[in-house]
Amino acid sequence: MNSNFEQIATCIERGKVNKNAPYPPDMKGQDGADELARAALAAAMPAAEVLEACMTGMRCAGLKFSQNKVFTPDLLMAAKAMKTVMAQLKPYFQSGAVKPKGTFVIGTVSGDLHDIGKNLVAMTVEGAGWEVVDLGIDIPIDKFIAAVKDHPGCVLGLSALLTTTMTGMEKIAKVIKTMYPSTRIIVGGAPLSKEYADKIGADAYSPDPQGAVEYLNSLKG
Ligand code: B1M
Repeated sequence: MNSNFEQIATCIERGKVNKNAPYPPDMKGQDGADELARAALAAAMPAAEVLEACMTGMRCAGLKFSQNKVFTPDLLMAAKAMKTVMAQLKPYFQSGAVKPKGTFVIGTVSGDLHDIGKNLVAMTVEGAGWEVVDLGIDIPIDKFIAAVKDHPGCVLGLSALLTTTMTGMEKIAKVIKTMYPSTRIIVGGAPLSKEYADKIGADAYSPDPQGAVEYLNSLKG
């Protein structure tokens, strides 16, 4: 691994967006993910390698988040740094030079307005090299069906934070599995559990973003 790679990975993991960013305090004044990725691409580092460096950083951040070594604001900053680099990599994705691992459609189910956790999952999965289609909050079943139809082969992610709205997942899982039987469904959110996921016919449950990434990547293996 070269030092460019490591520096980009470190900036993503620590949430160092750019040189002017005051966070994290111990990296104040240093180049951030933005400058380092720009310089790396200008020096002909392959876009796929820049992406790999970002994914390494996000993986470390996600892992530490699962282990309660870092917290929501840290993961949000890591995702922000990642987003800055993703904007630079977008032309390479569009040209086909970098291929996403697959498409992940995610939304918070109908009646539920909580999106902080769902956004963290979406950003971490994007950071792991997946194309993410974020439908947003309070998503009715028809929108989930339409999104699965529009993105053949996608994996569907459902988030809920209320005991009253999580029950809506059962119908979504049932309808999607009937209409598009090969679609994999992963569910998550504070009131969810593996037992509940099994009961409603979802393929997986994850308590955190990193678990969602691990499940998605396992499908590619
Ligand atoms: Co609400 N709320 N809220 N709320 N809220 C909870 C969830 C609650 C537990 C608070 C409480 O009473 N102690 C409670 C639910 C009780 C229950 O159902 N058992 C509750 C309630 C009752 C309500 C209202 C009904 C309150 C009211 O109006 N009377 C109302 C409902 C509105 C609605 O949705 N229709 C309401 C409203 C709100 C706000 C709008 C004010 C705000 C949401 C803002 C927003 O999201 N943009 C809010 C908030 C912030 C919370 C708490 C305080 C924090 C939720 C949060 O963001 N956590 C919450 C209490 C608490 O959790 N301490 C509470 C941080 C986030 C990082 O964690 O979302 O769990 P979380 O996501 C995690 C994992 O769950 C997982 O990964 C994330 C990162 O680790 N995960 C997935 C999530 N989705 C996943 C999907 C996956 C995999 C993993 O795969 C697809």
